[in-house]
Amino acid sequence: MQVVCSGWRVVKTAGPSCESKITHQLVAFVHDHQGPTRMTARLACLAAILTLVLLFPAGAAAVPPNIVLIYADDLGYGDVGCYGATRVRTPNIDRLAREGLRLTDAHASASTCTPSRYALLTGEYAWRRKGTSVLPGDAALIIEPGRETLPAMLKRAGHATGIVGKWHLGLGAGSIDWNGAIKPGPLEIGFDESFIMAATGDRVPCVFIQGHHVAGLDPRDPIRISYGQPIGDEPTGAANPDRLKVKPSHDQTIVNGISRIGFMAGGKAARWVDEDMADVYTREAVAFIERHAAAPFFLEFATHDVHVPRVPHPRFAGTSGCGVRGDVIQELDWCVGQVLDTLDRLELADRTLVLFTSDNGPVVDDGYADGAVRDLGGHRPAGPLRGGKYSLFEGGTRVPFLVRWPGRVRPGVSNALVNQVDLLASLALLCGQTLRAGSAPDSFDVLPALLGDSRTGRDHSVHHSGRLALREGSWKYIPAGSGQAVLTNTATETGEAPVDQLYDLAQDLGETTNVAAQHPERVNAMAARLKSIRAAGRSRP
Ligand SMILES: [Ca+2]
Repeated sequence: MQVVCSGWRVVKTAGPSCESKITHQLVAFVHDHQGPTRMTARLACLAAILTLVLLFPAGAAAVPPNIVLIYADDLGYGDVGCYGATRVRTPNIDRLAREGLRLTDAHASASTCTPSRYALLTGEYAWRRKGTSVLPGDAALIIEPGRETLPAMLKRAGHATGIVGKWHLGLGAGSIDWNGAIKPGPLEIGFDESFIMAATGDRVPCVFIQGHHVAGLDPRDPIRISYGQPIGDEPTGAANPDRLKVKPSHDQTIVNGISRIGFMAGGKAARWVDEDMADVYTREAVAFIERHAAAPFFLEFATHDVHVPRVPHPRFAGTSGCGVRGDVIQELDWCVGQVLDTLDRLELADRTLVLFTSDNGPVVDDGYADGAVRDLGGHRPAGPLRGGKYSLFEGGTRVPFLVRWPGRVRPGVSNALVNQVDLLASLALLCGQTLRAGSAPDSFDVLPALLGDSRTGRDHSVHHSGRLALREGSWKYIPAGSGQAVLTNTATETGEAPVDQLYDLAQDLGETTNVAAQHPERVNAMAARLKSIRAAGRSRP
């Protein structure tokens, strides 16, 4: 919003100091401009401006910025330079940290893809809803059309909304005809435009979906998908290991030399080429920004990197010196750089809030024998944290989280506790929107923490990795359970133990010393609070 009066212009900027800044400017103006007639006009102008100031919600930006959310996949706390990585080079992600705010205690809402993405878009912890764990590629949409979502809210705020990349929240209402209109999907829950993969790179169908249709599909070669019985006559990894460029444990239909989870037949012209995926998504993300450069926009750029299968473009293969996982981190960094370069080229950087984070912690061996474990070479994907993807330990959900908005977000480092489930309420406040009644039950307003105005975020946060754990201040409580302590396939420490666990992360970030026995009252209080958060059906104040 720009307020223009008699050749004098106030640009109302975001932030708590906005009102005082405008008042200061007005007082200075009145001092500088004498004369009764002009003064009358100026005072009328001043009254109008103050009315606008009072009408606009506290914390809201007068001109809501463009928002670009870069949502990496399986990127760990220690995977990028600005969080301590030394072997992998991430100059573009590090640039975001240098020019913006680096959060050190920010969390994905779960330790796996689907529940994190569900919470991000709905403002509701996924564990409150059945059917929100990791989905097969032919699952139905798990976010009901019509409910409040991050893109629906931003659309009301006037943003053009788009998603490029990984979806993994289901599509359709039951059985999907991949050869017809595939809906409901992103377009029915608030996005104006979408260019997605249905689930993950390791799951069928191995095609891109643009809007409601598979991109590049030849109708004479229809797609069929099965997560049960084999279909079609194409080779599988199980029967044809000699035909694979990456050796499997996921061993069903082979697409582009890589065997997948699930069976796929047809759609050959539409199938993706894994080596080109980062380029394709980045091209689509850049094109979305270019199309909407003149108006506010929201882009969720949900990268495939660094999920498996890790098949970088040849220009990144072998560049990191620490294996294919390092190579795809550097490919991810290139994608980020392309987005930042586009914002610079279109002179949008100062009007764009860039958020960079990951949907869960890291995993090294996740279903393909791609040499990632062998080649790590001292790189620590979770940095100082214990556990990773699939874990209740901090490595499961504590992820890189960077916020850049030049001139508005104060650069620095913050240990404020925030959860990705908070983006809906926080960005609603930023954009002057009211959430629909009863919606976003777990989304807190942490906008001051995201903008760098405050070092205080949430007072507590629920961790989700199948079971739940609770953060309260620096304390971490993991209830006793009977699950596996270590997942044999991925070598992940899950955080499961037959006894209650309590850690003081201020003293013991790596969760090495269980102090539950020394603090029985705290354990009981946190157990009761976790129970009550679960029972209440909501946690937002
Ligand atoms: Ca993930």
